[in-house]
Formats: sequence, structure tokens, C-alpha cells
Amino acid sequence: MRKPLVAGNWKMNGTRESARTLLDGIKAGAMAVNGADLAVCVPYVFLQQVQEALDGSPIAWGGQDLSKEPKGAFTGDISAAMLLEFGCRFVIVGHSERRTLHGESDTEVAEKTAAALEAGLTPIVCVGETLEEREQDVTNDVVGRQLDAVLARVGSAGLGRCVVAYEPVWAIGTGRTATPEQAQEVHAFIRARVAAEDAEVAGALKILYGGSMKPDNAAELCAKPDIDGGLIGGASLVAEDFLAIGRAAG
Ligand code: 3PY
Repeated sequence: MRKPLVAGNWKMNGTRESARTLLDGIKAGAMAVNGADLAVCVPYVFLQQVQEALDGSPIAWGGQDLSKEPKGAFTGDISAAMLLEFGCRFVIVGHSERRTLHGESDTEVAEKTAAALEAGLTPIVCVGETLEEREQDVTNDVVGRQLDAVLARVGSAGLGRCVVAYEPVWAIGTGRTATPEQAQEVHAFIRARVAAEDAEVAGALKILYGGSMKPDNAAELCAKPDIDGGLIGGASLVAEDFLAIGRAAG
């Protein structure tokens, strides 16, 4: 009932040439990915190229961040409307690299989620704890707080139009992956938290796992009942790996 989604997060990687090769590779293999939807979230400067390459294909695309403001004097920022103009369906919001390296607060993440929803984009809202927080046994407190901030701003109906990605910070770019059991535990917690507000929304909500998901661990992670696909970092830069994750997730 919840079709898995496998979304690539290219982060700040690629050239026009490498993006072309990667997109060609993904397009060539996308038809063999039957059980999952595919998307790529790319650096802004590649959006036109991505739109031209993927238009008419089954692969969706999106940005990796957006401004909470609709327009104006915000040097360096990109609005939801701009993303829409380039055909984006998705936008990542609150990735841990934005939260830690750019100091984005829970409130800001919630505002960005609202801006994306108001424009008709589907936000992929990232939540997750640091290693220190996991060791202090406050994972649920942290993830619950991050989720509650979004719920308070957009309500359960708004959250129902989002995708949530659980990305333990200690598993991002480190090669460490949460075990399927560790991930499932947090995914189930997220779903229960949303269910306390709205059971129907919780039942339909896609919750992706992110944090070093690769072809060799994707099937086991995605077999868990509350894991509905992945937000893929490094492995999304290699077409064959990205497609293999898509096949494993479905
Ligand atoms: C990772 O897997 O490294 C990610 O951060 C995906 O967003």
C-alpha cells in the first residue's frame, strides 16, 4: 500500500559531464525498477539539465533545500517557486548537514516545510539523532522534538503531504549503517508519534531510511515493516548502485 521511494541525494557533487552520464545510466535502468519510485535531489545548478534529461521519464527530481521566504533580498537562497519552475516534485528539508553546518533550527525546518507545501512541492523532511544523543539514549526525544516542530507548523494533514526521512547523523557519510532493527525501531516510533495525531496519515506516510544505504544492505532495511525506501547519499552517484537499491527496495 505504501509504494517505496528511493531518492538520491547528490549533495554537492558532480559536473555537467558526470551528471549527464549518471542521468543516462539511471534512465537506462529505471524501467527494471518496478516496485519503487525513483527520484534524484540535485544541486540547483543542475536542475535545468536534470529537467531536460528526465522529463517524460518515470524518475522525479528535486532540490536539496529551499528558502522559507517566497522572494526578496535573500542572497544565495532559492524559493519554492523557483524549484517548481524547473519541474521539481521534491525538496529535501532539514538534512542534518543543513542543521549542523548551517545552523538550521527545528523552527526553520518547519517553516521551510510549510513553504514547500504551500507551493505544492513534496518536502522530504529529515530527522535524526547524533551519535552522542544515541549514546545518551535520547534518540526518541530528539526525533520526536524534530517531528513535533513540523507537526505544530503544518499539522497532520500537512505532514501527510510530506515524506519523512530518518537519518541517524552517525550513519551519514561514515559508512556506518543503522542495523535494520535499530532503524525499524525509530521508524516505528515516528509512525506511532504521527498516529497519535492522525492514524490515517500515519498509515500512509512514507518514512525513508537514510545513512549509508547501499545495494548490499537495502533489501534487509527495506524489508522492515516501517521502512518505505531510502534517501541515498554516496550510492546515488553511481547509476548501477542507485538502481540496485531501487530494485531491492521494491
Ligand atoms: C547519506 O546517506 O549519507 C545521506 O546523508 C543521505 O541523505
